[in-house]
Amino acid sequence: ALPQLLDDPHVEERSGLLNMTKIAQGGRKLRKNWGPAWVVLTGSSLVFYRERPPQSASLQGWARAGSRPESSVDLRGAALASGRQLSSRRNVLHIRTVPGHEFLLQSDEETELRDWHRALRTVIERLVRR
Ligand code: I3S
Repeated sequence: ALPQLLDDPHVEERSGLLNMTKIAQGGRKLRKNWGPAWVVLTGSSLVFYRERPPQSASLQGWARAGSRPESSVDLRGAALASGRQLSSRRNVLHIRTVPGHEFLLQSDEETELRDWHRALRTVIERLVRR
């Protein structure tokens, strides 16, 4: 259901609630605005929703009800790094996409962020080889 929901031919690799802020858009620096986001990693992109999907309802029903992604970025060629130097928060990841969109992902759970780091690295490396 999820690939259809995302209108994306790739499978969902991982999803979860993270704290997120954009820090640049098209190479232009933005003021931080941390907030929770439901983040979905597919085989080629990272998709941000304002809310997590309801666990009872079907995902397709949720999509029909008009829950659209707030934003999404193409991970092809993206750079992934620790965000340690960019935030006072702990467990921060920094992602920069080819068009110069940059954002930070953060979780209070160290293992959660480490798992996201690994999943993102796997997807980004796989895209390089395609
Ligand atoms: O990198 P910065 O500018 O120190 O980031 C902090 C600020 O964006 C701050 O907002 P204001 O400058 O509008 O008050 C945020 O509230 C902080 O969360 C930002 O720092 P952290 O270390 O949380 O990423």
